[in-house]
Formats: sequence, structure tokens, C-alpha cells
Amino acid sequence: MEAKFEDYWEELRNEIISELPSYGNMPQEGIDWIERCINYTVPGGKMNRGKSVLVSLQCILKRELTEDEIKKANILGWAIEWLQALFLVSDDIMDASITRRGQPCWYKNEDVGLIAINDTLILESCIYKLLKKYFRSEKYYIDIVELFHEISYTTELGQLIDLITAPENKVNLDKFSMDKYIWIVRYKTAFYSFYLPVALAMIMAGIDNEQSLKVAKDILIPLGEYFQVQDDYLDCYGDPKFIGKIGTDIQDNKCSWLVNQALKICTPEQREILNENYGQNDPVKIQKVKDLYKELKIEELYKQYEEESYQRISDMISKVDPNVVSPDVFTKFMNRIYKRTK
Ligand code: GPP
Ligand code: MG
Ligand code: MG
Ligand code: MG
Repeated sequence: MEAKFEDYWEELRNEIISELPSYGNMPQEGIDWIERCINYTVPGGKMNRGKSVLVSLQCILKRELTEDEIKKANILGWAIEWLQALFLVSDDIMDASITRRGQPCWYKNEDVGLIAINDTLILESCIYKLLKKYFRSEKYYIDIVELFHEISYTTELGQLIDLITAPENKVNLDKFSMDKYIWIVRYKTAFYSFYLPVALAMIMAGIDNEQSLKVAKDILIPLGEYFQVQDDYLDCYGDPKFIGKIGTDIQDNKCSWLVNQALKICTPEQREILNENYGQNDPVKIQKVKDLYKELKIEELYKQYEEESYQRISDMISKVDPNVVSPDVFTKFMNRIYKRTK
């Protein structure tokens, strides 16, 4: 039977762990630490991003894949999950989050704290260890390494604007706008979550010319925007039991889709309510913001946005030339996230 995505985890973890003693007999407690850290932070997500590399490759090549191709696509998928792990570990510190994937955030473990910062750097190095181990002799090796570097950079730029638009204890609603919002979510989420898996599959398949990559980007970036709007919605309205995390956007003063919608339609009096209650870690104030969202029917606006996005993106997909990129790549991705509740 064909190995599933999850089945590769053990091999990749062992790859990382078994090499550690070669670093001058690294003290065992360090090896145990890294094993515990990667077990805690890398597997256990929805793994949508990771699994998409193989699915995309299958749509693109439209033939039976070799065992080697399946393995390589899945390892690239795991490299994305590794990237996601280091982003989430550091994002949770920066967002002062509490839980992730149904357990305390990594840094929240009593003996971890800010050691988690170094752990994110180790997690990042693991990506390049794995790429080197499995892809070094491929002619596209340098292309995937550069892609991981470039997409990491775009994500970090997005995270920067996300953070400086949301200074602690300094609410300034004038800093928010829908244009800025779109920029932030493209950079912090869409590139690494949507463009990266498909671009990796395209590189593996040898269709990595500028034109094809642009066709993919033009659909995957809007799809990633839609995904982050969902994330913002779930931050407020999702069930922590389902989404595995407790929302923090209101108290974190985030330039979220919800607050931007509220700002577009509120009266000066309602804006004052936001001004007084947004961006403060006080349950009463958080509730006042949620009450205002209710009054402004933000949830209904979200449902409209969800339908409209589905239509708009489906339309874009229907115009893709199948000789350039198979439209299935995008339809599969889209159907996996439409109306998601986690
Ligand atoms: C999602 O933001 C974006 C990321 C997780 C990228 C972080 C990038 C770094 C360079 C650290 P979010 O804070 O809304 O995600 P979540 O809701 O999952 O905390
Ligand atoms: Mg966060
Ligand atoms: Mg964040
Ligand atoms: Mg969020």
C-alpha cells in the first residue's frame, strides 16, 4: 500500500535526531530537547499545506507517479510543515497566545519560555538539513532552497507589518485600512500557505517558467487572502475546541478583517466604543467589542464575503488555460478550505 503523508514523519525525525551525536557528542539532554520540541511543534496540525505538494504534483503530471516522486513530494510537504512550525512557535510568542493545536503553545511550557526563540532557529535549520539530504543531487535543488528562503522572507515582512500595525497599549484605529489588511495577509499567510506548496510541485514537475508560476500566483494569493479572512473570523467566532487555539486578535490590537469591516460602516459613536475597548486585555472590553460586532452584523458580512470569494475565485480558476497549469490544482485547494470551521 502506498505510504501516507504521515508515514514519512518518523524517518524525517530520525534523520534529524540521529545526526546530532556527530556534533562532538552533543550532550544527551540537548538531543532529547530537540526531539521533544520537534515532536511537539511539527506534526499535529491539519497538514493541508504539507499534503498539497503531492496532490498538486499529481494534478500537474496526470500520470502514475513513481515511488521516488511520491516520497520527494511528501518530504517537500514536511519541509513546509517544518516551516509552519517555526512560524507558529514564534508567532505565538509575539501574539501572546495561550494554546495551539489543542495544547499549550510551546513557549508556554514551564521549562521552555524564551528558549523557544532558539528552538525556532533550530527548526529552521532542520528544513535545510532535510532539503540537502534528500534533494542535493537534483538539478532543481538550488531552486527549492531559494524558494524556501524567498517565501520565508515575504512571510517575515508580512509579520512585521502585522506587528507594527498593532502596537501594544497604543490603539490608533487610523492605522488600519482594508488596503493595508490585504497587504499584510498576502505576505504573512498567502505566500507560504498557498503559493509555496504548488510552486514546489511545479518545480519538481519542471514547469517552473515565469508564466506558469504567475498563473499559479494570481489565483493562490487571492485564495490565501480568503483563508486568512477565515482565520480572522474564527479567531472571534470559532470554537477553541475545533480550532485548537484561543483567539487573541481583539486584545492584541490586530488589523483584523473584522475590525476593518466594522470601521467601514460604524457611526462616530460606535467608532468611539472601538477606540475605548479595542486592543486591551480585559474581558469586559473584549466583550464590548464583540457586542459592537454583533450590532454591526459583522458575521453576516463575513458570510457574504465567503460566498462572494468562492464565486470570484471559481471564476478565476475557470479561466486558467489547462495547458499552462491544470485547474484541478486550484479547485482541490479551494474545496479543502471553503466554509472551514477549523
Ligand atoms: C498568521 O497569523 C500568520 C503566521 C502564523 C505567520 C507568522 C510569521 C512569522 C514570520 C512568525 P495569525 O497570528 O493570525 O495566526 P494564528 O491565528 O494561527 O495565531
Ligand atoms: Mg497568532
Ligand atoms: Mg500573528
Ligand atoms: Mg489568527
